[in-house]
Amino acid sequence: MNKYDVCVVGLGYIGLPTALLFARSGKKVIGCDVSVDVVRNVNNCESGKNEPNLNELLIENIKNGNLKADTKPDFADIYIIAVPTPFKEGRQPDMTYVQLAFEAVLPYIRKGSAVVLESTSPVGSTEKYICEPLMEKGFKPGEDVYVAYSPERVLPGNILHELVHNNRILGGISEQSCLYIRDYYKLFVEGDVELTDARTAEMCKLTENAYRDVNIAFANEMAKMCKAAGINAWEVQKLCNKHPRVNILSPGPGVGGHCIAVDPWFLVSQFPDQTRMIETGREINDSMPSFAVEQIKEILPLEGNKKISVLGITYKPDVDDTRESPVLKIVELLKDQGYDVSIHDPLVARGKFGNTDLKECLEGSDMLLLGVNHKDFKNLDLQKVHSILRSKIIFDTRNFFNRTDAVKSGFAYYLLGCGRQT
Ligand code: SAJ
Repeated sequence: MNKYDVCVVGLGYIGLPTALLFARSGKKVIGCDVSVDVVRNVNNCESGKNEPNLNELLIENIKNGNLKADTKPDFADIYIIAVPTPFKEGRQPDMTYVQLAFEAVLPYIRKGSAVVLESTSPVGSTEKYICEPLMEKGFKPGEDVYVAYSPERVLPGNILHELVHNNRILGGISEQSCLYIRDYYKLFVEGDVELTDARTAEMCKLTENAYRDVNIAFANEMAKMCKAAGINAWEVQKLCNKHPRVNILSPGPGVGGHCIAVDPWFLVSQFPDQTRMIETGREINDSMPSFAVEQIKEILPLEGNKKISVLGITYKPDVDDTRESPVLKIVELLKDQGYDVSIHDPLVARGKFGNTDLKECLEGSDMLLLGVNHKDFKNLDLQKVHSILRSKIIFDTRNFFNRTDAVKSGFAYYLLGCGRQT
């Protein structure tokens, strides 16, 4: 009998919640991470993440001994690999973490072990990075070691709930692999576990995120057209979506995060001749920060010293994650142009990126730029904001404020993707 039931390699955004859900189901789980700090924090019951219920679950499962963190794997029945797959130069996927993770696991693999790759990966990765090393050690993957690819599909900010309730794809490299590994996921997944092969599952994960990226790019392109036409993109979105078969997503300052801004490039690099639309979508979304800055320059030309107060710098609302945030890109571009820029984000640590409190951020400023529509900003007292700002201008990249309220409070109110003051 193995010392542990489950070994999760990588205790990040996905690995830690996954380890905790196995632990909650009563399994003995070891979670590994190369970072000594992460391991120490997890063992000290500190997740360092702002995810609903995560800390409570961590405390419970460290205290009852179902989860232990370490820098090295150990003998376990099943290994789950959930390490990052960023891209490297030339937007090529960087599979180094996956390779290193499986190298660390390989000495513990025995006949009857199971291995699941969860990291977003190019098509064929499970065969290349898991099956091939297993075969080199004399195993028969799919027969004496069960192997599968099973991507997470969870939304940051709601990770635990979605890990349990979303449907899950499980792509085995053999039918036995599918059936054996499904029983493990069924310990906590209440959605359907859809069985397929590993290559199909790999393609599904990349396609899902590319689909969303292209759809957001459509909304952003629409915003550019509306701006050029002198009309309001958000009104067009609202009215078009009254059609029973139209559902246009929201334009915005661009696409951030570690998934949608990255994963489509995996497809473009692997299938350069078949991904015209996906590549163009990526480029459109990447162009949105400069589109926003061009609009800002029209509204607030840089004559003399102009200060802009940016509210919200995370990659999307109600998360503390700033990775690939398009709002930070806007900040950078504005500073390059010569604007004085201040930042306030209640979800980001004070001081990080120059994050200040609200009053300091707004004082002496010529524009409130709403970068991210955090729920917290619903409580903003616009009249108070009005009394602090030097020039009474709002530029809203998310259609967050109520136009009537803003105008009533005395602001000139501008929306991204809107060719006039609304
Ligand atoms: N965004 C818009 N307009 C919209 C919707 C989103 O501009 O109408 C922007 C957001 O502000 C953000 C970015 O897109 O900057 C991405 O946000 P998101 O909420 O669409 O997605 P993520 O990156 O937080 O999570 C995605 C999800 N994938 C899909 O919805 C297909 C999630 O289910 C995946 O698990 C996750 O990527 C992942 O880990 O791959």
